[in-house]
Order: sequence, then C-alpha cells, then structure tokens
Amino acid sequence: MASQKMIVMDVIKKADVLLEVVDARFPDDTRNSEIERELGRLNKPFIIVLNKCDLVSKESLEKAKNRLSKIAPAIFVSSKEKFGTTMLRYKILEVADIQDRNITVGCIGYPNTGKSSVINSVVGRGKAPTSSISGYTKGVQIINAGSRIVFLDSPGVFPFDEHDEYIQGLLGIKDSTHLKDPIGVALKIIERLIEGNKEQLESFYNVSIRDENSYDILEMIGMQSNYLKKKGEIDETRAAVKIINDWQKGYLLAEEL
Ligand SMILES: Nc1nc2c(ncn2[C@@H]2O[C@H](COP(=O)(O)OP(=O)(O)OP(=O)(O)O)[C@@H](O)[C@H]2O)c(=O)[nH]1
Ligand SMILES: [Mg+2]
Repeated sequence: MASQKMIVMDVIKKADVLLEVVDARFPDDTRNSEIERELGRLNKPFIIVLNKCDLVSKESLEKAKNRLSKIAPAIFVSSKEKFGTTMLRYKILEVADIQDRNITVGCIGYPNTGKSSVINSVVGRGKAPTSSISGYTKGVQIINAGSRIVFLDSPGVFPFDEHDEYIQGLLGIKDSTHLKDPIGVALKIIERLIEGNKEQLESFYNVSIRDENSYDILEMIGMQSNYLKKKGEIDETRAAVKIINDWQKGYLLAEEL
C-alpha cells in the first residue's frame, strides 16, 4: 500500500483547493510546514480550518485567526457543534473560483484534528467515518457534498521531525495505551491546566492545589480517585492514563471559555 504521505501528496495534486485542518487548541503545533511548502510550490490555494473551536476561548481564537490569516484565509469551525460550516462552504467557493465544474476539495492535516468531522459537518451527514482513535482514515475517500463540492478525505500525517511523544499525547495522536511514558504526558497536561485553567483541574478531580508541582498533583488525583496498588501506594500510571483519556476526550479545557 502506498505510504500515507504519498496518499496525501496525491490528494494535494488532485485538489483544486485544500483545507488544512488544525486543532484550534494548538494551531501552531498542528500546522504542517512541510505540506504548506508543497502547497506553495504547486501554487495550490488553501484555507486553514481551526477546528474544535468549541474547546477554546473566543479571545485566543481571534488571536490565532488574525495571525494565521497572514498565511492563508483562516476560518474557525466546530464540527461538533456545527459552527462555522456555512462560512466554510462559502470560503471554499470563493477561494476555488471555479464556475463551470465541480470543485475538488482536499482535506489534509495532522492526525486526529477532525478532518473527517469537518467534511461531515459541511456535508451535513456522517459520510466520512470518524473516530477518537488517531489514524482512523487510511486511504483516500471521495465524498460528494453537493452544490459542486467534492471532498477528498485523507489520512493524517505529521512532519517526520515532530514525533515527539508529549505532542502526540497532547494532540491525541496516540492514545494512552500507545504512549511509552503516560506519566510524562500526564504531567505536561497538568502543567498546561495549572497555567490556563487551574480551577477546572481542581473541580474536575476534586482536589485543592496550592503550590504543589505537577507530580504532587498527579499523586493527589490518584489518591482522590482511590487508584491504589496492593501495598496501598498510589498507582500513578493509572491516574496518568485517566488524565490523558479525560484530556483527549475534551473533558478538560486548557483555558476558561
Ligand atoms: N470537541 C470537538 N471534538 C471534535 C471536533 N471535530 C472532531 N472532534 C473529535 O476529534 C476526533 C477525531 O475526529 P476525526 O474527524 O476522526 O479526525 P481525523 O482528522 O479525520 O482523524 P484521522 O483520520 O485519524 O487522521 C473524534 O473523536 C471527533 O469526535 C470538534 O469540532 N470539537
Ligand atoms: Mg479521518
């Protein structure tokens, strides 16, 4: 089977316009500079879609949008709440500027950013299969959205030098069972939450945090959840897995909305 990367390159070649779907919580971490360079080389117009905007505040969205608009038209969308999808449809028609035939729209981006979900929200029906498990879309899928728009869904890819386990955990590229160091990843998530939304971390896990470090907080959460090993020690791995799962499911927000 052709590599995921070759599949994506083929989608880019075939498409009239591309949607680079990024995770609105980490727009910079989920932009693929390698792909953007390729788009520039082939002179392909693209739109940056900040998906999962239901998980970030309006202020940070506006900031990200202003910044990214200098690179390409940027639109924020929540596929989950069907927000921004009509706007996206208009933007596709505007950017493609093709009047006399169907417009082929390639959907590309990091794994798990919601590429298939964005397509479904524009189509209005669940035509592109989605999953919380990253790497779900394997080959190319063609989805007719009506009104002259035909989508090509593609598997998620990230640049080869960004295989960082923390990023993969934070972005949900790898689920907790595939991470080599779930505790390390959970500590990063805790640090992010202390910085951006400490109250929520406290209320979600029913702990009260003063100036403890992330490791102490992991233990507090393990204790509070009654995750104990046989000898009564706290099962930190189990606590870490719980935190990663809660984060990846979107139960924990990195900042107040
Ligand atoms: N909160 C929230 N979750 C979303 C949104 N869009 C997608 N998701 C969730 O993100 C996960 C991944 O969605 P997919 O559409 O399968 O993502 P993908 O980019 O196609 O993933 P791959 O095909 O594996 O690369 C699923 O659990 C979706 O429910 C959104 O707008 N908001
Ligand atoms: Mg997919």
